[in-house]
Amino acid sequence: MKLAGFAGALVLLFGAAALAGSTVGPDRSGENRVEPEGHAGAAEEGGHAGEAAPDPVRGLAVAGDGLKLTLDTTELERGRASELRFSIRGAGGRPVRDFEVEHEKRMHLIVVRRDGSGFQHLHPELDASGAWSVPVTLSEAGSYRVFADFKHDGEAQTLAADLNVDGDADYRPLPEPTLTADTGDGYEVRLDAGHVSAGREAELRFAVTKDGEPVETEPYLGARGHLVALREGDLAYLHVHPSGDSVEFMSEFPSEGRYGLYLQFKHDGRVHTAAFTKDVAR
Ligand SMILES: [Cu+2]
Repeated sequence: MKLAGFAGALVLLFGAAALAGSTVGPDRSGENRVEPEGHAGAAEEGGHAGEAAPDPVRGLAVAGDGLKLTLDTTELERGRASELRFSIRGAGGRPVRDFEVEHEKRMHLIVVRRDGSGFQHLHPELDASGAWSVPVTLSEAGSYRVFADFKHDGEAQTLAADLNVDGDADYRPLPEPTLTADTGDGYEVRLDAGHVSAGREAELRFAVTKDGEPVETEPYLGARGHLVALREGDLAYLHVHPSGDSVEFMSEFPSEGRYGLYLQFKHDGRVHTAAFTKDVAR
């Protein structure tokens, strides 16, 4: 049987992706990487030593290419089950309604606190007026980033906005890199990536086990696994998908630095999330 390892190549789509809603605490680490694909609005900085121009970094801007992410409210109450509502507005401020399906969904919403904790991947519903909504509960105070990952007019985009939860925030640095991470619900995931350099394609392979036995992940949103990478410092967003029918990803990190990696896979009908920390060299 195959491990759920994803080896491979992640293509980062900064915006496309698909994980589905699980929440990860700040307690995992691992290492690995992802690569961005997508475009987004902000330039990356930092040097990457690659030869070819790296894919643009996504998720740093609230607007781009004539579209803007508008949150109905920029503050939620800590620990309270809430409805997060937002829209993607285009010309004249009109809500966009024609989104294309990517990884089985028209909208992938990633919510994560600024320190990389509390990762959630949600799939909002679109109403006739062009308003998206999804239930969400944020258990910790602090500043969160909300990434709307979608495809419109044939172009994948990731727009992001800030969302605040009032209260004393206990921000923590990303955990030190480790090779294995726990999903918190019985699975252990091992990351095999080796040395990863900025601007160069890297192969990230994940192997999932449960009680010491290899687990073959199930198709989830059209793939064996989904990976989101967020750069420490600015949460530049990379969404990566496996190459083929595996849990291997090819990805290219835009710059040196530390990244939080969030791997999501499906097994026994449920979605599980493992978080890693990966250092990318110059
Ligand atoms: Cu999704």
